[in-house]
Amino acid sequence: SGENQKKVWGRRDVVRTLPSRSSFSHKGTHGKGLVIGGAVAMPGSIAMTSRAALRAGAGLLTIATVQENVTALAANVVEATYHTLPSQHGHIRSLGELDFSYDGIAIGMGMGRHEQAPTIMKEALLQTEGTLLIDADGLYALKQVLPSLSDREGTTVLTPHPGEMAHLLGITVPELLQRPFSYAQSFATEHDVYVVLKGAFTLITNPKGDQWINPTGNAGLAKGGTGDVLSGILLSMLMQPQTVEEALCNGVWIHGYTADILIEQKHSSYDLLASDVIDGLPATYRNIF
Ligand code: B4P
Ligand code: MG
Repeated sequence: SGENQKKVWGRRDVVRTLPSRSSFSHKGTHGKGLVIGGAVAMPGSIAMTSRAALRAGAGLLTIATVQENVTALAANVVEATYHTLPSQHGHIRSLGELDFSYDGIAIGMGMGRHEQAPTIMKEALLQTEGTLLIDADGLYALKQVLPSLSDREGTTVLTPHPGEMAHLLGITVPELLQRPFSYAQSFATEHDVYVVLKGAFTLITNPKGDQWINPTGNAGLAKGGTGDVLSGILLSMLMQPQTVEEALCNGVWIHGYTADILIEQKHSSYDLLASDVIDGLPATYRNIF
């Protein structure tokens, strides 16, 4: 609707709103996060989400994934702690005895689109009270349990690319791309969620329907894994002292800006890898602060 604002989120907004770390902070101050996902064939996505979350500033991080992946992941994300989930045919069977007392939870990366996934998603929706970010295969599972969204108390953030957003809406990608603003807005307001619709100009929509456009990023990000890295950055941002809108806009901006700096100074849009974006975060933070 015409009353809702549409703004470009710029560097000045980031500098104005990104919280600096107090000299007296401790790891608890910066959020205790949980990443739920991964299947035997897809261990990389949660590794990237988790490394990105830690690099982006999360204080503590736990990874809940299938038992088969824990050893390999633990060697790659040494700063995290692990929770082993029961598995079946190489994917998560259930969330078992998982404790949900975290400041932020991200679910869905590399989880697979198997028949248990909607049950797992419903459990996550109903049993978690804090901030829940849903990405990737989690969005496919969500589509099958959408009514449960209205029973959530906490903040819910969805991070679809156009393929996932179109699936959630039951329309085609070309249809979505004809009216991305209004589709994202109607979904966010109807389901009371924040929607981060990814693309060359990522669009952030809050549950009231206000929208922000992100100007950073480049075609180097059009490569597998960059969405997983974004989820990690956003999980971290959501646990810092800023509004949800600021957390999402700042995280999306930082992800794209990091890729921009990398292809100017070190890489090209051909060779950039998702993990390079994680490794580029230090330079971004040094530039912003
Ligand atoms: P999946 O196979 O599900 O891809 P994924 O695992 O989710 O990849 P990843 O997590 O790394 O990337 P994501 O897109 O989440 O789906 C791929 C399929 O979805 C495609 O085959 C296509 O059908 C459809 N699809 C995806 N994107 C589409 C688009 N833009 N238009 C039409 N159909 C699309 O995250 C990628 C990240 O990189 C985001 O943060 C995004 O904003 C950023 N990014 C990508 N390209 C960019 C660009 N040119 N400029 C700036 N930022 C860009
Ligand atoms: Mg993705």
